[in-house]
Amino acid sequence: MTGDQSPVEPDRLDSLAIFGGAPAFSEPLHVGRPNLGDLERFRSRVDEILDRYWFTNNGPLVQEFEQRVAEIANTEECVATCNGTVALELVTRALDMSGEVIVPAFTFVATAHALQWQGIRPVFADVDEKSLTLDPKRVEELITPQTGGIVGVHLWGHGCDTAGLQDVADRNGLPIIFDAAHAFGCSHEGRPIGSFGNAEVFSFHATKSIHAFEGGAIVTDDHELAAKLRLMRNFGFHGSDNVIYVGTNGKMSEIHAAMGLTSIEATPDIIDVNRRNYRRYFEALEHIDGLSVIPHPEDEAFNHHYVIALVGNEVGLRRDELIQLLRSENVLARRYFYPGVHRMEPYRSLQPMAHLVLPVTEDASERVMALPTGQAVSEDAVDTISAILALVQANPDAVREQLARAGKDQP
Ligand code: T4K
Repeated sequence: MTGDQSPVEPDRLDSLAIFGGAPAFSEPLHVGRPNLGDLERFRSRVDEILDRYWFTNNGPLVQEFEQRVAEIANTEECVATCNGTVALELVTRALDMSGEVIVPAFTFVATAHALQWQGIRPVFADVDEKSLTLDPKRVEELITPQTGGIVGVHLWGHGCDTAGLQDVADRNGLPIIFDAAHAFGCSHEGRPIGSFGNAEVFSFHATKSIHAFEGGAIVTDDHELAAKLRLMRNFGFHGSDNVIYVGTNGKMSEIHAAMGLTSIEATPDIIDVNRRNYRRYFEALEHIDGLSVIPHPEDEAFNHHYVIALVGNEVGLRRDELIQLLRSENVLARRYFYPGVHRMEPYRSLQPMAHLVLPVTEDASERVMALPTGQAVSEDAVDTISAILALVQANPDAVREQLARAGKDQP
């Protein structure tokens, strides 16, 4: 495990890599190193798949995976897919979203791409200053006769204002879904994430706490919608030789479901480690000027998947300087999410003025930093990263000068 790579505890500036010291970690420490469950169990599932000669097309492990996900999300239905992006494409299409759909720009680019890919124009609404999730007031201001739906995002697993957004959707007769890519195993207002809106979408990408190498799922209580989604993910086939919708190949394969089930079984261990790392970072960074960790809810189920540090504007190093410095120590912190999606193509060219209504997104995307966590990150590793951050925040001018001198690549 990466955290066992005997991290070097920096105690003086000259022990930092940019001043000529050895990097704190001998190997890169990633934000999203995949968690492994019980590998013996995984291998026995793979043997079962091979023995059965049934590799994909709604196999038994996919069906079992769907059942487990629906139980955890407390929904009537789960439709597993090959990834979260295709799940978003399928559900927005199945709900007949068209024209313009309102989304946050402070998200991973897939939220908007899933719409644009289908010729739907994502319209970017700003996020709430405190939660950094879609602000219902800003959404309402952007509704026009062209609006065809709303997509909220449970950023880093934090439930967005589902009640406020549902109210806006209801009053305007709009379908609403939630991109819950980060939120599998989380609850919101005491209710498992999964049954809000018309449907919700999970990602089971390798970097997620619970993963299926690649994978996604749409959960809903709407049986008719689920039936349509099942057809659409399989080319629109209704029985053999009978196609009744335009469809795609959005299926999950058996080997992916095998990892998904194994990963779900490991949930308690994974969450324990994530929670431990989060608390350790939280307590350490609390005492460092210009840094804080976004608090995780104590009264909700939570996967503690992302540890997000917020970098202040007034004291210490700026976010990008910290990332550059951490990289020199082999700590590959990430800017989740930067830039806002409105500043990525094709949106930057298609909607060059979008930033004018996105002040909170603009500010947040300059200040967030995801720190390494997960089973590959030990307590010692968290302590070392925290010690580096404390040291450099106490000496920002000297570090800034040295960073400039080192002429390291910008992140
Ligand atoms: N909606 C939202 C809000 C999302 O965040 C996402 C995906 C989606 C929708 C779409 O779901 P999917 O279609 O992906 O199921 C990563 C993931 O690829 C992506 O799934 C995720 N969100 C996004 C937040 O992060 P990158 O480009 O940052 O990933 P990458 O490859 O740089 O990996 C992150 C870190 O993990 C690196 O430090 C390397 C490490 N890593 C990665 C992989 C794949 C490993 O150690 N092993 C690995 O196998 O997008």
